[in-house]
Amino acid sequence: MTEPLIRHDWTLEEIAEIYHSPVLDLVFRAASLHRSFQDTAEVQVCTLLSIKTGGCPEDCAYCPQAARYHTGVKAEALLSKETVLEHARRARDAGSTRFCMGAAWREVRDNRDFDRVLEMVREVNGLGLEVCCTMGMLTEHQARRLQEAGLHAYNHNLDTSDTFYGEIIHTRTYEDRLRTLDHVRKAGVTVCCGGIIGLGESPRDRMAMLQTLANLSQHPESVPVNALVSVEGTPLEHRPRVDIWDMVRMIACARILMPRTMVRLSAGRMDFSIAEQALCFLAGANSIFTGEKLLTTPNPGFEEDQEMFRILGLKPRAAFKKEKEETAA
Ligand code: SAM
Ligand code: DTB
Ligand code: SF4
Repeated sequence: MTEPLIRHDWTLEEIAEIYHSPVLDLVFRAASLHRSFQDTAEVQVCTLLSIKTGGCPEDCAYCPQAARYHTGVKAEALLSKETVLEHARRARDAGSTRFCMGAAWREVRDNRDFDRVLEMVREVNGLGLEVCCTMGMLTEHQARRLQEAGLHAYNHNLDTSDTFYGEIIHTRTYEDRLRTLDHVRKAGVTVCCGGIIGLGESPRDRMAMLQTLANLSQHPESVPVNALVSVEGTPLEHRPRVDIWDMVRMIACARILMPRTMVRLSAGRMDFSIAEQALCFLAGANSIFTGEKLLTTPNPGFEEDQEMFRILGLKPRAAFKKEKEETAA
């Protein structure tokens, strides 16, 4: 009997065998699966907007928005609905099909700010964009309210393995993270969950994170793979730049373990050339964030990315597109 391609019972040993295989074999395997399940000519273009910047009470060691580090990011109040809509329209007109709003909160609270976010979600959804939010922990009730307002996805990253997590974040637990993901899933909102490489974790930690994601009862619809953007003033300011081959291995592994998922080449693109990014697309990445800023750090702008798409012959992917049923590679 042939092995099913969509599995939820990956062992760490199986993942290690994939992760450590010769890189060209690894990329070939990932690219073949990518071709079976996805349209490889297409890459989804997404835009991020920080709707509530800085002043966060959490202590995530990588994050420029944690109030306790001196990073030069100023704490700001929640943006107005009009400002957010203006950004969303601009993103849509520049070819983005997904709009992700980030808030530097530990958790969502049932207050007027949340009511305003619900209105933003309703209106951005009305523009025909896939709306995503990333605002920290959520209750199931809050996830339902977001779903009713038209939220398509909620981003909540595991960031790293459960064992390494405690080295990076002390103000909440891995279980807290998993609980929020469960609330999102139960409310019928799609799950966007991934991690960061370059925090000082071992390859084993990377594999363990992918194992946790792939062995969830349903694979996340979206898995962002971020390369650490080391920001001055954070405890990780001196971490060395992420090696492209680590990024390629991580993306290829994610693609092999979760063939139907959108794998997003997320933070860190400023350090990767077009040729390096092309390797990531070949390894199975099929989405990027575009626009001059991610949330608070620099990112290639629309025009630069348009030029990359022209050079590589890529097309932007439409909103709400379903993945292909598996076809012969
Ligand atoms: N506060 C919310 C939370 O933590 O879930 C939402 C915003 S938070 C900035 C979203 C994600 O951005 C984090 O989980 C982390 O994976 C990523 N991130 C934050 N700072 C980063 C950095 N310097 N480099 C790479 N990724 C980063
Ligand atoms: C994700 O995994 N990466 C994006 C999005 N989800 C919210 C955020 C990256 C943030 C990078 C640091 C910054 O710009 O503040
Ligand atoms: Fe706060 Fe999110 Fe940054 Fe952690 S990653 S400090 S929770 S904004």
